[in-house]
Amino acid sequence: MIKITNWAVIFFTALIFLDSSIAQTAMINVESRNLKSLNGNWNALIDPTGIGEWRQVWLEKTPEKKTDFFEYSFEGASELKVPGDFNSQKCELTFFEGTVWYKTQFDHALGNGKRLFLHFGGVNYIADVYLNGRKIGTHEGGFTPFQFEITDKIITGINTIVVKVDNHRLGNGLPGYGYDWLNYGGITRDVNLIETNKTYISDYFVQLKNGSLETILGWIQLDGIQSEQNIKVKIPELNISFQTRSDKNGYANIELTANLELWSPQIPKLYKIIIESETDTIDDNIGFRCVEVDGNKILLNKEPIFLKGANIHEENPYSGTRANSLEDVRILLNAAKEMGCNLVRLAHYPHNEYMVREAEKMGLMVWEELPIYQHIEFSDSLVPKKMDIMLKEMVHRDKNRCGVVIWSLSNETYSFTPMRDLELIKLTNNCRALDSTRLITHVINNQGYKKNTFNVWDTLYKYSDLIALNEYIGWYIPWQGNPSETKWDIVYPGKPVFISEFGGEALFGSKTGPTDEAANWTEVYQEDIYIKQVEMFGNVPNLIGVCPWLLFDYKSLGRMHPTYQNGYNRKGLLSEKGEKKKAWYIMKEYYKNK
Ligand code: GCB
Repeated sequence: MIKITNWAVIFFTALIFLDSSIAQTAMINVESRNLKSLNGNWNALIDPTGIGEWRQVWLEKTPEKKTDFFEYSFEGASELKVPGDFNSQKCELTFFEGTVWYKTQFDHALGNGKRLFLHFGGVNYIADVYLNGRKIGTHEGGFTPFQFEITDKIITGINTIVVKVDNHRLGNGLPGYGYDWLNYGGITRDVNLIETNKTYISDYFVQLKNGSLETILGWIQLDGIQSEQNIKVKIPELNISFQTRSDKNGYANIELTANLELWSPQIPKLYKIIIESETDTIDDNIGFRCVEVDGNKILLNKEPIFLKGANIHEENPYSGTRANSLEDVRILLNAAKEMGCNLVRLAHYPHNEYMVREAEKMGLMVWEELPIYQHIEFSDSLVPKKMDIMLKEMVHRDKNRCGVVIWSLSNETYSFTPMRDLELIKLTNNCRALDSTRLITHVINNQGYKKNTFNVWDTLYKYSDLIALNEYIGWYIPWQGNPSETKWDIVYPGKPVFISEFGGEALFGSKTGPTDEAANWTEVYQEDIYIKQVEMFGNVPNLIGVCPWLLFDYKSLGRMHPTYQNGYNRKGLLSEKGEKKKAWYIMKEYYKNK
């Protein structure tokens, strides 16, 4: 009897993990595919209590008898813009964390022998997707793309897509319950139909071999393979046409040498790369650079580099919305450039592809991060699985972006959380196995500052290529002595050190007041923190870069001081209107001289 029960448990558990309704890994480089955009106004039903689920709104039932009626119906429903967060589009959704049902329709005449995919750039947080009344799958995670093949599921004429979007927080979610940014929900990134041939180029990796300045090493993967194919990788500007052949699994290796102009912040050179198989062609703009750690230094193309960073959230400060367009990301990236940055830390989750591609074009190195933030339930058996999926989805999407130089796998997790070290070390190893061409780190918060000595010791640093440290001396913890005499007790003394966050809050316009009273939120208090931080930087051993928290004031529900904050984290160097606070000039000057 016991045995049967055990088998039943194993069987049903297996069913859950073999659930075919989990979304597929999305194809990369969507821009260069045969697309039909589904962006636009979608009908929306707000569902704070979950009624839509048991009313089965995706079936869109209509009254059959005179006495029938349906309370939850898209008929006459208002609209939400896609892509876009729902919180900023309707007053009643401002602080909403829950379910909104979306609906749109399309008509698509699928060519003979073609395949069709429904691709989502990002939906926060869980998306249940229905096509023509049937569930086609689910995706969890607010910041990475996913897709479904719908070749055999579409009908001639009008097709209906319904998406249940749920952004309520989960204890075993990534992030978990608590975080210091607005939980923008909705279909926040582009939605596309992508038509391909039966066999198409689903994936490729084209980057410099780890440590090399001229060997391009990579691979191509075909999907829908029926036979081996001849494949060419062309770089027209260099007159290169490299021939390779896929095996019966659709996999082909690339290895070629080229005399390349390397990508750098000064010259962000990208080459047009064309990949041609017998059944598909795709092109991309790819740059080549080499990033490595040499002792206590970080080298870019074999030269030491100082990382002049700015932390940014994926929020258009002017409109107070999730950033999800080229115009949005330019606001943020231009501001980083103006301050003299050569790196943006995309806090604390993978930002949209416009951000990553545009940063690369502008000569900004990118620090990309997973939303493994502060308190995470590492001992919940689902959490490591979710971490691993998110890691794969992030690396998968951006592995060809030379601008991305660092994978940051977590931020301020707590060393005392059960299973934390074990799971994050596993994740680090998995990341190294996926990609050997970038640096890997974990960001750790202050773990001790006594007698003007800063202690830096976390176990995760042992597995990181660089020490990434958040320290809020002057704001959350008062100065304990002369900043330039701060001492550093670092358990892994040979590693490069990056100050990934520092700063304090100030309301733009509050120019005067005592420089020693935090509670007035003055610009002078914030400026004073920056002056002292810069003094201290001169004395941090192996310092290879800094990154103020952060560029613009941004929305956060935990920041409700009615006079000074009003729902904004005020640590920006710029206000949400783009006004420069005094501390901005300190940073600008520091970067000018570095
Ligand atoms: C931190 C977090 C960041 C917060 C910031 C703050 O240490 O990493 O997400 O928003 O502090 O403003 O307190």
